[in-house]
Amino acid sequence: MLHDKDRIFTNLYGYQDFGLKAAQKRGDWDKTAALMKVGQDAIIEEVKASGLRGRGGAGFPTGMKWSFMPKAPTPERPNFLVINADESEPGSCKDREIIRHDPHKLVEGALIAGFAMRARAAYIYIRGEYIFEAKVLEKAVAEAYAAGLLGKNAAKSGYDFDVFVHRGAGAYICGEETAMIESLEGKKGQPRLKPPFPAGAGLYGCPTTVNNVESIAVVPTILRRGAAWFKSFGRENNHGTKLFQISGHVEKPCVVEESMSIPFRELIEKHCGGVRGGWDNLLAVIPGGSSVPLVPAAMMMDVPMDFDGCKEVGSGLGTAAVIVMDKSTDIVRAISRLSYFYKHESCGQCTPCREGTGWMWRVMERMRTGDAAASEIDMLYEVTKQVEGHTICALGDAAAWPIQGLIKHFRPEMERRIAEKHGDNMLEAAE
Ligand code: L3W
Ligand code: SF4
Repeated sequence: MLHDKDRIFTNLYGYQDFGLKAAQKRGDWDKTAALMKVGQDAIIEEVKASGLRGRGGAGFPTGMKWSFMPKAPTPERPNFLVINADESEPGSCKDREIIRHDPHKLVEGALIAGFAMRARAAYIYIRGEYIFEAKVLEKAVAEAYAAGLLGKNAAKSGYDFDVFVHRGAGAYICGEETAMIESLEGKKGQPRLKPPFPAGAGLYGCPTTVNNVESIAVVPTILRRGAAWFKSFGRENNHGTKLFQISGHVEKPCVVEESMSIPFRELIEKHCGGVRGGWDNLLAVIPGGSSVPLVPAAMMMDVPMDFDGCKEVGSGLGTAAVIVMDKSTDIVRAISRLSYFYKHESCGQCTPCREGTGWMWRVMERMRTGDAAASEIDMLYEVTKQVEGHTICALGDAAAWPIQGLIKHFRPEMERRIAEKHGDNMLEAAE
């Protein structure tokens, strides 16, 4: 259980001012130069020791990612840090809370992380719809420059470092790290093939690390309180505190910082006042944002909310955007709506995704209305398997997984609709 004293984001709900003075009172920018004085490699080792894993969905070890960056960049080929604030995953809204209420955690984190990976500058790519948040962030960055915390000899550390805020234009795909880099370069936001990974060839062809907002914003506190403190939360391989975003059919939806690995039921009871209509009314949960498969209620109750716990029930922690659905949910319609989202957001670059997302959505719509043939359930599953793993970026997988989860756990509901519309003989014909 996480106590108030262990919360990193002490202004998550905006009870206090987001500005520099108030942030400094909360402990941000306190002796930043001293934190940096230990040296780049020591910072990377401390972040590795903390067990921090990327908070943007993939869970890649943050310190290890930083260690891929060249140790001797040149002026012709500098290192860059790109911070992914293109938060667009349906259900995800944690980075928004950090930026609008606690932006200096991110800006200070950018300096320290940028220094550790020997980056010349950080680009914070913020989603176009976050208009207010972009203004708050720009103000925080301007305040930091005015106070000498960024720019030449940033925070009196002897290190020169710039931070730029770049606004996106509303494309979900620009949250994919290489599409983000393309977009920053002024091109159409379309993912690149990996490898090369950004650490080898990223922004302007230079070594680049792309990190999520939360991953960077927790770094100053990890250094101040120590790796062991951060590691003491959660369990093996799943450490730290984490922002959970709980939406849907709970009494009180919220964004809350909790210990990694908190059991699902405890998370919902403690912070959301339980499921609407009681636990017996729970139908299913998407534990990590729309890109991961849903999990039926009975399997979800005791799941430790972490990378391994969600994986063990066939899903993923993703961004920890927990979408709770009670028995009033039309589950086929809900997944069909997500299919539409992926069809709409596909960049169209590779055939399985461009054609497959549209095909899957159209069939899902017929599943919703019961107009599909029963034999199409297996065909739909086969098509998801043709899309999964056969595309340039993870959007193809993300479009396939929710449908696979639906078929796996709610096939009888899909069959019921078809039988209702066509009569039972449709099902018999399929058998
Ligand atoms: C160097 C290697 N670097 C991996 C780096 C790589 C990247 C990170 C993770 O997708 C997921 C996606 C969404 N040498 C490396 C290496 N890296 N091997 O590590 O890479 P990867 O490919 O596992 O994931 P990704 O492409 O970053 C992220 C899922 O997250 N997601 C939601 C995303 C939405 C948001 C949002 O709205 N904010 O984050 C939810 O599940 O589907 O699977 O940096 O370069 N050998
Ligand atoms: Fe574009 Fe989809 Fe291919 Fe990703 S998988 S590159 S979004 S077409």
